[in-house]
Amino acid sequence: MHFGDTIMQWSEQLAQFSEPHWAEKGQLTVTYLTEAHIATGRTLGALMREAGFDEVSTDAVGNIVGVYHGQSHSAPHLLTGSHYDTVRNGGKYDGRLGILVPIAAVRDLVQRKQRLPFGIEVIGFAEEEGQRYRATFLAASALTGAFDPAWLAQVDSDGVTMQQAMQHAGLPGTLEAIAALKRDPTKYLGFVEVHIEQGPVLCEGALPLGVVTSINAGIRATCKTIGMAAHAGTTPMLMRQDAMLAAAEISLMSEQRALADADSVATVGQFQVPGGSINVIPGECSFTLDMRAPTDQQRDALVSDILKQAQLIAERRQVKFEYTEVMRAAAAPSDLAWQQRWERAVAAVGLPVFKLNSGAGHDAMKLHTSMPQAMLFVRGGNRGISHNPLEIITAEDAELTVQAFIALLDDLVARPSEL
Ligand code: HGY
Ligand code: MN
Ligand code: MN
Repeated sequence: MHFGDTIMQWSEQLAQFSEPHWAEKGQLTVTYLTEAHIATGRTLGALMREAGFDEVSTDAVGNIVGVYHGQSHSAPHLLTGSHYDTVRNGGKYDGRLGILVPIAAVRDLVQRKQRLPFGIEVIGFAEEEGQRYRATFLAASALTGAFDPAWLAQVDSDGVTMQQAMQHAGLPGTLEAIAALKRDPTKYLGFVEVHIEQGPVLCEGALPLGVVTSINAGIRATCKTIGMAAHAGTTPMLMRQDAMLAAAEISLMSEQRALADADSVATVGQFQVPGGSINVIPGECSFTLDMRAPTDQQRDALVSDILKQAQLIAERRQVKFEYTEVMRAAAAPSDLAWQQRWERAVAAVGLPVFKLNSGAGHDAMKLHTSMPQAMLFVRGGNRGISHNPLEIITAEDAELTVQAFIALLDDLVARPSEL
């Protein structure tokens, strides 16, 4: 089980880097272009070099790019990879597993001195979680030509712009350099991504692997309610414009609205009363909304209903409600041919073929806009919990995952007419 142990050991190696405030609590937080992020990227590059990639580089947005050429340098590439940034106090496998698995597969090809009729291009995407900046999927967006120029001017909680963060990390930080990262889809067979499921389905089904049929659509927004700060002791309950209670009612309403659909979700992940005091009625409250559904239509109906209800709540409470959309991702159905390649690969390693959709967003939904894509999910332990330090996989499942990735490569080689 040398692949599995290697993946677990490499995961630990990457997890040694965390931002100081979190590291001192034994927690893993690696957000875009912090020192811990830069160290993680460097380590990924070193793993690629040690594995025997022909070319390893860091691109203009901080992606770590490894290329293992095919029998001819002009052969098309199979693009694969995932992200190496994390959420705050996140898990060790979200994203990273999808970079390490193809690295292990390429190392196996190198050791067997095997060249394929196509190249393998592995990307460690530098930013997918949208933590330090609101520019979610910025790294994959650079590859599809969807990098928003306005993102460079975004500031983090310390007032550092993304461009300053890029230049501090030794990146050019220019739109020209970023625009040059756009991939020509005609030079690629497609994009495949391996990722932990981040949910309970495979764990409860006692299934090590699952083939993704579609990635759910999502919209994220930052919200603010603006009422009137006032004295907590002298202001009668019926004369208040309490921004926090309005935000709380909107939050609970969004939960109820999502529950009305069997498979929609709505989450308030951040909620704060800036400059609040124990004896002051909150004059302002800022919070976030993350709303998702299996189709764009269902997502849009969810968002539209929540916004309508939020306005009514705000009016009744004589509070202003502000809403700024910060991320919109369309549902990304898997390309059938690539989905079937994953199905054959899972069967080739002797496992039942199980298909499921992805409630989580992934880099693949960005690459979806420029080339065919499909994903393979890996079972998570602890009922698949993720975005939580309890996120866990087993070496046995990691072994099966690398074997399935290699089986996918073999499947491609066995069907030259499809290349
Ligand atoms: O939020 C997500 O779906 C992903 O983990 N970034
Ligand atoms: Mn994540
Ligand atoms: Mn992820």
